[in-house]
Amino acid sequence: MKVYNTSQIKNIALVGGNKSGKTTLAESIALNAGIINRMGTVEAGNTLSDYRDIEIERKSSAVGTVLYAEVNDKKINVIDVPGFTDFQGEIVSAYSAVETAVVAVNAQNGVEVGTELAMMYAEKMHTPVIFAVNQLDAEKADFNQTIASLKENFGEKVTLVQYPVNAGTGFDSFIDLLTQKMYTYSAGNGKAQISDIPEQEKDRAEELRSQLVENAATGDDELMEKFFDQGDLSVEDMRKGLKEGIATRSIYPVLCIAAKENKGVDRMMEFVSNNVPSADESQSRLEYKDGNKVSYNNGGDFVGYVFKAANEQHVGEVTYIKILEGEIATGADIVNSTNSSKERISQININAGKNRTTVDKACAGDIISTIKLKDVKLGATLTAAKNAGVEVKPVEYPEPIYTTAIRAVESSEDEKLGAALNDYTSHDPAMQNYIAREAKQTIVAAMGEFHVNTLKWYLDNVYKVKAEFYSPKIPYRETITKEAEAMYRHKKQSGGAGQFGEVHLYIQPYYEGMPNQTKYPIRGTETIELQWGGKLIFNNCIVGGAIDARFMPAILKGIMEKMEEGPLTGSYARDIVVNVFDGKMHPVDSNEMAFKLAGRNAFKEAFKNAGPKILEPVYDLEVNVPADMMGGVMTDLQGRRAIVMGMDSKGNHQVIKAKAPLAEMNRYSTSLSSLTSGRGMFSMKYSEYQAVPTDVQNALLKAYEEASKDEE
Ligand SMILES: Nc1nc2c(ncn2[C@@H]2O[C@H](COP(=O)(O)OP(=O)(O)OP(=O)(O)O)[C@@H](O)[C@H]2O)c(=O)[nH]1
Ligand SMILES: [Mg+2]
Repeated sequence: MKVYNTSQIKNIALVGGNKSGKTTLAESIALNAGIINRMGTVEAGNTLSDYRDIEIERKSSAVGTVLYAEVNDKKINVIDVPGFTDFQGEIVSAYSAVETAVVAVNAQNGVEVGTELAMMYAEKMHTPVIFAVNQLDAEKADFNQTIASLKENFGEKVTLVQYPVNAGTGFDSFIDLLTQKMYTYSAGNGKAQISDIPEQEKDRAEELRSQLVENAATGDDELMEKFFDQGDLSVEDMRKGLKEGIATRSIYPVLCIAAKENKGVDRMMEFVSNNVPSADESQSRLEYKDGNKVSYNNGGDFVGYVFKAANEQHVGEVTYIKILEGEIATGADIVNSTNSSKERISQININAGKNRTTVDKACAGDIISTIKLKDVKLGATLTAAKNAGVEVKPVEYPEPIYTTAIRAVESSEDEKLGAALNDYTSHDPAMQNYIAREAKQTIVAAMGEFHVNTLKWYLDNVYKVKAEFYSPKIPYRETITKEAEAMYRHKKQSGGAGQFGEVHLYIQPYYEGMPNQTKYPIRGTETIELQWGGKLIFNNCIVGGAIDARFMPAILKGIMEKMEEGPLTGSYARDIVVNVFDGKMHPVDSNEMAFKLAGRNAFKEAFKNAGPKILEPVYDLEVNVPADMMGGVMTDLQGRRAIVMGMDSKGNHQVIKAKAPLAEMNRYSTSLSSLTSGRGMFSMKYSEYQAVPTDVQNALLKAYEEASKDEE
């Protein structure tokens, strides 16, 4: 393959609703570009992108796949992204490597959850958008309805560049408003017959063309002036405005395709090659940590960003790189700026799904892959020695919304499972695994049940380790709501040396900025930032030597033991001020052990009288549902003790903002999906700890009592 320079390289991601036809579209792109000579199908499991066993088994994409096509002397890199919402991390990964999103929309369904997700991330990551309305050949295809739903959701930026003449069974033609021609496809060969717009379409074409002209003019003051002057734009100006409008996200052009029948795809790729920005023409989505912009300048020293890493069957670790600066040539010695290790590029590959071709050199803006790097992870920045230390700012991946605990079925395989989880999650930026210290559980945090099932499939089939999933423990906390005093005398006189220690203390609920108590004079303060969140303030208020200063650390130690295993349910306690104001010593029998026990028990006693409360983690929730499905979703949220904070309408969807306790959110993604037939989506983020309601507290106390009994 020839070496393409930066301005000849365009990068697109195929995104959009689940099963809208992205993989099929990638297949027809590859066919038209001569990369394959027969189109595979998702059903037969022989497509270029869905080549992994799990994708063949499920007939659906699970991982982003990189392909390319050479069109009009340009190289167009394509990433086929899975549409299922659980894989939304793949959208982010793809958008960090491409300049344009081609959002496939199923003409039978209009806007779907996957369409919205693709658009949401496009907005977040400033990614230009082209809509490809697909499946126009399907019996139930409804182009007008689809455009109406696109406009309702994404506004007047939605701009027709084409419209079908005969959508539905038998679809073969559309009018292109830019070229002012009709494109007609005969079955199979993917090539259009181009003819003049027929008489009966002229009025509609003219009306839609003037909308296109107007939208093309809006992004550019000079064009706008011309448009006001003349009421029209030349074809050249229109192209210029359109190109600018795409790059600045002020126009979302709509194209027409039937990917499965390879209709419209050649024209779509021609449109892409002419009108989407190359990396150096685009507002960069990536930034360096030092605030410098990525230049995509081919002249400088090499910098590359690892947007994807995969462990491929029969190949091993494959590293996918977007070139940000300079060129890279085979044999280059480079530095992994993220961990300072040295690496060598032994091979530069261009991917067409699992098929690879090697090239000697690649330029800024291009997407390549390589193998056999020693220690390079997803998100790493690779550089020429001169640029060592330059690092790309981390890309923000979605917060996991589904957690589960996991363990090996055979405990002898614990270590193997740990290694498998570390390896798997290092390739999947939207999945994390960690050990929840207090619950002593290994936790997998992911985007949903399907996502976790994918992990399970890999554990069974690739890593060959049997694992089971179970409920994660909720990290409750304990605190107090009012002040209380208590004393405890620890006295023991059995046999030899006795033990004696007496502690009086006064405890208060702690809050940020609270004034010191004035009941007892404070002679010393220790502020402890608790590892599990919150604070313990320990005040020494002893006067007249009632307790020797040397016993104070032992008293604190005793209190900390109870802070670590709260008096109510054994959960961590937080946000308490303890004032030790009196006590007694014995000239012979007092020692540290005695004061530790006295401190601990006095604290426990005071805690029980201080209006103790169990706290639970509460999350900020954002649920996005079709307006007509609000009722069921709201009822369900109420059942989960959620408090609705606000509602917004967005197109024909409603966005509910709420606060909900984590304890009630187990498997929420699954419920929401069934309540909305897969059309709802949500995100959640830790917000704060809040006291549980009385009935929940009572149930937790009872459960703890029973569990403790079992242990006795
Ligand atoms: N009638 C018709 N069916 C299509 C067209 N494109 C795709 N399909 C069918 O739609 C189904 C889904 O196609 P895929 O290409 O797997 O869709 P996808 O968007 O990649 O799906 P995910 O990766 O699971 O999100 C398959 O059964 C395809 O045969 C089309 O243009 N017309
Ligand atoms: Mg797919």
